[in-house]
Amino acid sequence: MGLMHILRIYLKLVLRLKNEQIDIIKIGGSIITNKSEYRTLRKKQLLLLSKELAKWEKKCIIIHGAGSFGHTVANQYSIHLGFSNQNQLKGILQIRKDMLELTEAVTHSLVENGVNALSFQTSAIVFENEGGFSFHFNPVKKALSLGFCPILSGDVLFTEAKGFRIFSGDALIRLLVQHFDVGRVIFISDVDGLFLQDPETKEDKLVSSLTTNDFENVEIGELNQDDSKDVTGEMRGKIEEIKSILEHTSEVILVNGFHPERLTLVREGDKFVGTTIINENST
Ligand code: IP8
Repeated sequence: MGLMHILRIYLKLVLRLKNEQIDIIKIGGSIITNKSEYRTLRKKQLLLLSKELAKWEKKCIIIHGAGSFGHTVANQYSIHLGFSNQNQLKGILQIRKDMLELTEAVTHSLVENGVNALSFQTSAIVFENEGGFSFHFNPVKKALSLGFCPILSGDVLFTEAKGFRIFSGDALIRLLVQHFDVGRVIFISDVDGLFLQDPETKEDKLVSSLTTNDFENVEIGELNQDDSKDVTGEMRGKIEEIKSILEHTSEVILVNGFHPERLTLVREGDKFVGTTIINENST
């Protein structure tokens, strides 16, 4: 067998493996909910996104943010600080009820538009031990292989040390990329992408593409105007999460969900307004 032939077989194999990689799509809470009004769904935005996601050809897992269905009550009861009093249980019950409602709205909208969306409750399959996480992703993996599109979200997670904590959708993605073969992680939020300060003009500019190396070294100019209502610090926290996600994926994409047509361009592999961070070390 000639060298060229072996090379061709190898390339085919790599391509096949690449094709089997899944996408993880995070729909930010800022897109599908009005973050400043408790339990307010942005129905129209959810519908537009569902129509886009129905055309997604690659297998994917969709993670939705909590927005005003999770963060408002989490703040009120200081759920992110862990267990301190029995009254917090009321808060957790309320968050569960509200998040079930949001997950149902997301799943229903996707199903109505033709996605085989099937929801899983994060805190039922992930637990935080003293030394890390224990989890049971087999049901999600099986569902994915059968043709379902698993839907998960951030959640109130039970933990060994503090009783409970808020586990963001981004933290969940960080865990998922270590246990699924993920090609791209796409963050759909209410900002255009990553803004960096131009050293000359001192103005923040949208960066359309950068490598993980650039990403490690840049000074973050501006990502989001207001993340004060978000107990997981949606945008500020995201930078650290993205760095760690990129250790296991080839690309992270940031795109504004208020422009669903940009998502079409992402899906079709065309140039879009947004940011792509490429892992130059991935094959
Ligand atoms: O919106 C937070 O998830 P995120 C989850 O992805 C809760 O940060 C329940 C507040």
